[in-house]
Amino acid sequence: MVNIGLLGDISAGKTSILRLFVKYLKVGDIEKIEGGKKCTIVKTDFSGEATVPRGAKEDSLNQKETKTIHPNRVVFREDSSGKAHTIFAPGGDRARSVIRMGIITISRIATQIIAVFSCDRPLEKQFEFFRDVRFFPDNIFVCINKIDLIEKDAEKKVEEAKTKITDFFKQRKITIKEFFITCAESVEGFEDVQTYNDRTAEMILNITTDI
Ligand SMILES: Nc1nc2c(ncn2[C@@H]2O[C@H](COP(=O)(O)OP(=O)(O)OP(=O)(O)O)[C@@H](O)[C@H]2O)c(=O)[nH]1
Ligand SMILES: [Mg+2]
Repeated sequence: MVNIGLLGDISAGKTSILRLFVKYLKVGDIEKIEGGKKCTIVKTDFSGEATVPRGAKEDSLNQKETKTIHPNRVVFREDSSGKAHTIFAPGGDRARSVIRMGIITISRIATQIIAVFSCDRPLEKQFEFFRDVRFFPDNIFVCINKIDLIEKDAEKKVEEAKTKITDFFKQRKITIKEFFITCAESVEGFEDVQTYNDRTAEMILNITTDI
């Protein structure tokens, strides 16, 4: 049994990653990806998602429609072994105490952490989120999400981001086990959408089932 915690600054895409994973399990795409195997959803809980009023200032950056107040949760089972795993995705708006409580709880109970970063915002601001999380394992996974939003020199920019993220966690004596580059949305007009959607599902499956 693995408890995965998806942690990251507001709007990095934690809930979208979880929803995409659920979709892959529901339609059976999970068997087709690399390392894929048949899995079944046991339970999903997205009831902690709240609607953001249109034009609300805090989310004017991407006009998103919902934000996570209470952690999202998905429990699934590997059909072959019968093992069940849980993935938690608390909200990223740590200025709100109820959301902050979710972050603290999940950072304590998760056996594996995925630190989620978004390509469409400066990393420095996103590091602030992690500076605030006190309980962290020595080894974590890192997800660089929204790869579709890098307009040019994607490879170079991803490498730069990896270096900065590695340095940041190194200062905190945390090592990165693996980087995953993902796109968690079905973005129209993004040529490699299938590949990077698959990567998102592969990331979760690898982490839960390889251990
Ligand atoms: N273009 C693009 N948009 C994405 C991607 N992943 C998520 N989004 C969008 O980013 C916004 C925020 O996504 P969420 O999944 O709600 O982010 P979150 O990290 O759960 O946000 P909080 O829980 O409020 O901290 C939404 O509008 C998503 O549609 C991606 O890979 N590419
Ligand atoms: Mg969320």
